[in-house]
Amino acid sequence: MATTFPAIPTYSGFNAPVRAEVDMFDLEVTEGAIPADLAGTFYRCGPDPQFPPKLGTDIYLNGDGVVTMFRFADGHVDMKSRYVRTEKFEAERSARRALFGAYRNPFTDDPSVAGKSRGTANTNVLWHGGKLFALKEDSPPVQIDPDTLETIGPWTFDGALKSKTATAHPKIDPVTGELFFYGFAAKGETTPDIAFYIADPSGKITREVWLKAPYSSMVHDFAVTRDYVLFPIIGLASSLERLKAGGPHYAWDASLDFYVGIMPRTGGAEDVRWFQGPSRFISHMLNAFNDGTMVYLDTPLASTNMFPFFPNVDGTPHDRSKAVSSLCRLSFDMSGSGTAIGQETVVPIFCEFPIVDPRYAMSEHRYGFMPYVDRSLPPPAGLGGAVGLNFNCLARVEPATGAVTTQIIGGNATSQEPMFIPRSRNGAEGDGYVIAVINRYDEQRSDLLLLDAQHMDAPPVARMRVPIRLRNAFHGIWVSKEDREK
Ligand code: V55
Ligand code: FE
Repeated sequence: MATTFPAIPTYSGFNAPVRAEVDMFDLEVTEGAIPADLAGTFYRCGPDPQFPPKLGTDIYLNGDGVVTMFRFADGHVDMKSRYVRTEKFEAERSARRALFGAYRNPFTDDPSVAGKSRGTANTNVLWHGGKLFALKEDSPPVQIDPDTLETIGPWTFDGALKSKTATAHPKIDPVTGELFFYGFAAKGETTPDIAFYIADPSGKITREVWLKAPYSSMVHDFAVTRDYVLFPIIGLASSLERLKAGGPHYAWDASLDFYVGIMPRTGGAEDVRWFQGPSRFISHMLNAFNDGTMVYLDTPLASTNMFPFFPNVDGTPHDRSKAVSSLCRLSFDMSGSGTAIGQETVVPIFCEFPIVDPRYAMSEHRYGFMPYVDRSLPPPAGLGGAVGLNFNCLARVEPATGAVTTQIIGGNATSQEPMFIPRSRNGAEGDGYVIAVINRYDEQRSDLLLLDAQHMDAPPVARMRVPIRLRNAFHGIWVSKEDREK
């Protein structure tokens, strides 16, 4: 059987599979200069299918994970990328074809891979306890060598991870160095069970709490404050019957309420309070914090599903005109017994993939950094980013004032998720750089863009030429030279 990808948007144009592992020494700098004292590595992770989909079609979220690293030292940057050698990757490489079927649907797999991990390690990267991991929310982390990117293997915290899954959006407490994470569908696909964990700075699990969500759905991200942990439940619901019938894992059910479960950090399942309101869509959180018993969550929020590749459960078509987010502040009062969710728009821009200066995570932040879509600018003529959005701007925003400082990407180009790089360990909040991979559609290649986070509207500090196309990835991290040596 020939290896040919179907001619559908998931595998076409800028999103055509690249299927390469690259070593590139000393990227060309085409604008500005790389600061001589910038020392560390920007890791990112995204899907790039090794083989055409078994069922003839699939969604972008199911490609095999590739980790890319950009290592900065002495005013230069080197690039390296490697596939994560998951069980799925290895089995399919031996067979020279896809053996695993649809996204999170084990009922569509070849019988020869029954019982093997379906994890693709394609969503995010984590540095904790002196180890690097590639993450996918349906399986345990996969450990990677931080210099060679070779796969070491699945990591279950020395066997202490009882959940079958672990989120791709763990949080590190900048004060204690602890890792906060959870698994959803923790007892198996479509189960409503969530397992919450804290690991100490060495990576040893010190706390485990099992809770049940009001219904089984995609719990893609969560939030932590100095005193509380927040689990958002949105109407992207899963169904075992649908899976068995070979259908999609998730479908959007607008009749399901939006819930946020809030648990004291030191609490147990019996302490979770479920706040509740009408249907809302949130995916990636900017940050959360609490002022006494008032809890605040800043997040892009839309009134309906923003993932067009998951159908509406009632059969109606996806409505792109309503799937528009803005940065909102949700509030929760833990003092009484109320369960209402407060909602206020703080920065009215069509944003997603927000990031906070990691030194201010879990406390009140002044800034957020994020890509957004300015619909008054001509839309770039390429395929949208990882979730179909054409991010033609990168911004620093201030939720307290609504202030927005923008870098317009310009030309026929869009930005992927940015990352914040602190200038130093002790600098002020937001003092540092914003780094992002840029999709250049006309040239079918990428740039690496380095901006001054305090002057987002200024010409770039440095623009580095990536002579190949870097497919849309999801998330990344910055690991400074100091972090490595800790
Ligand atoms: C997302 C990405 C995923 C996934 C579920 O950004 C949600 C959303 C790359 O994989 O499996
Ligand atoms: Fe994500």
